[in-house]
Amino acid sequence: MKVDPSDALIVVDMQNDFCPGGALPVQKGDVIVPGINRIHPKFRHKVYSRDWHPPDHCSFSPTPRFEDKSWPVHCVAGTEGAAFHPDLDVPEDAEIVDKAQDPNREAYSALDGTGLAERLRDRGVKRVFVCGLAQDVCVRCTVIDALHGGFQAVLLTDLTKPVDNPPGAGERTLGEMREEGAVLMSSEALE
Ligand code: VGL
Ligand code: ZN
Repeated sequence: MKVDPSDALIVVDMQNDFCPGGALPVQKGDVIVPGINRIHPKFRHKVYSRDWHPPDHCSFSPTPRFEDKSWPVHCVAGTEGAAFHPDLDVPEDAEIVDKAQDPNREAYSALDGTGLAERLRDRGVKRVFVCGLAQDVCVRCTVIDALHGGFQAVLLTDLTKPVDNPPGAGERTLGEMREEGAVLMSSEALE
């Protein structure tokens, strides 16, 4: 598939806390970093989102259960855990989008409460290519939100990994995204 000037790349939450050793690690979450670095030069518009919580965010629990969307403390704004993975290239012309900053409200999608959809539309973006972490949480919501916002959405299946708690959640969300109208493809097929 050929990348067009009206396409945008959205790299979701490639942060230390979602990688092995972090507070809410995604298995092998870090292995997708080189692939993301390899493809971003193909895109004119690039967005890198960060989960960017206050210390008292409503999703934090001392006894997190994951499947009910309660989580360990993670991605507290300004901390090392919230920093991008050290090997991730963040190009100078990329837009960094911080999300889920309201202590009383969860926001998984990079388009939720950030104004990103409007800015992409203003820049003439028609289609978004989404990758990053986690496939079954913030990537899923970003893809579905983009579709509902009138964008075409492509999930780069080799450049995302699921939390997968409970097991099977990752696989299930692939089907959901496809049903919503997303195209699923490998970054290796990008021209
Ligand atoms: C995420 C769980 C909690 C994500 C964010 O980025 O996928 N997952 N907050
Ligand atoms: Zn979060």
